[in-house]
Formats: sequence, structure tokens, C-alpha cells
Amino acid sequence: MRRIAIYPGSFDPVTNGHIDIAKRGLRLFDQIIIAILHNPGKKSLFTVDERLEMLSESMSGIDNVEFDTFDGLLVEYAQKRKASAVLRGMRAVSDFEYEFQLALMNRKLNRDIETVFLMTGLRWIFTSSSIIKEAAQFGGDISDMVPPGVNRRIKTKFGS
Ligand code: COD
Repeated sequence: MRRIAIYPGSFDPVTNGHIDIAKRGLRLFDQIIIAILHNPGKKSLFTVDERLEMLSESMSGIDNVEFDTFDGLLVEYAQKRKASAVLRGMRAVSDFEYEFQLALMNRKLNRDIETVFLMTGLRWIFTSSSIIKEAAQFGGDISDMVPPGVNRRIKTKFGS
């Protein structure tokens, strides 16, 4: 049986930390579906289409990764995609509370879907989409934290 995991998130935008988790997840799963939550209520810098484009561009040449969007409940989407697990990355203790709640709620909603956590690669421990956006907005150099295509698009967004 093929082991499929959903790696869900906002990916606004994708960072090297996200990519590291996806690549390492591929050692555990036969296929990873990176799924962007389509949430019109949440303010984002990039549209879902732009985020999809940046993801597939950043991971081109890597086998067994698929890119998709979803709305509604994550566990329902996971079931529809025949996934047995949700993959999440963990950076610091501050991530734990939210991730713990999310995993427990997902388990309550569907006991067949496990959440698998991978610790961040040490290099990416301080990398987050929001801190990157903030730094870039004020002209900070984020080029070693995001793929080149993302760096270029962020600069265009902020007109720098
Ligand atoms: N190193 C390692 N991991 C990282 C790094 C890094 N530097 N940066 C981010 N990550 C990890 C995050 O910890 C997370 O696991 C993943 O990458 C994605 O991060 P984000 O920030 O893009 O994604 P989130 O946290 O906004 O995603 C939230 C969901 C979309 C998963 C969640 O809101 C959801 O499932 N919504 C659907 C409704 C639902 O079912 N809710 C739950 C039950 S009520």
C-alpha cells in the first residue's frame, strides 16, 4: 500500500524551512501532497495561484510531490486523497501548543489519520513566512531563507 501524507499549510510564501520538511518527509512516505488552505477570510500576501506556482517551481525535479489546494476540514480532504497521515513541521516550543491542539482536534475528527511531526532543520529554526515578509517589507535581505523565485516575487510585491 502506498503511504500518502498531506503536508498542509498557508505557504504564504513557501520558505526553505517548508521545503526541508517536505524533502525529509519523502523518506517516510511514498507520496506527499502539499496542500494550501484556500481561506478567503485570511489576509495573505500572495494569491493561492501564486503560492502554488512558487511551490511547484521551488520543488521542481523532486519526485513524488504533488501540489493542491483545499478548503473545509483537513481530515476530510486527507480522507478524500487517501492519505494516512498529516505531516507538520515543528520549530520551537512556541509551535507546540498550536500543533498539539490541531493534531488532537484532527484525531478527534478522524481517528484513522495520524499526525507526524518532523523537527525543523537547525538552519531554519528562525525561518517563518511571517518574519520573512516583515523583514522583506523593510528591505531586509531574506535571500538565504527562501528559494530564488520567492525572493524575486517578494521584492516585486514590496517594490524593492
Ligand atoms: N521549519 C520547519 N517547519 C516549518 C518552518 C520551518 N522553518 N516554517 C513553517 N513550518 C511548518 C509549520 O510548523 C507547519 O507545520 C507547516 O510548515 C506549514 O506552515 P504554515 O504556517 O504555512 O501553515 P499553517 O500553520 O497556517 O496551516 C494551518 C492549517 C492550514 C494546517 C490549518 O489551519 C487547517 O488545517 N485548516 C483547515 C481547517 C481544519 O481542518 N482545521 C483543524 C480542525 S478544526
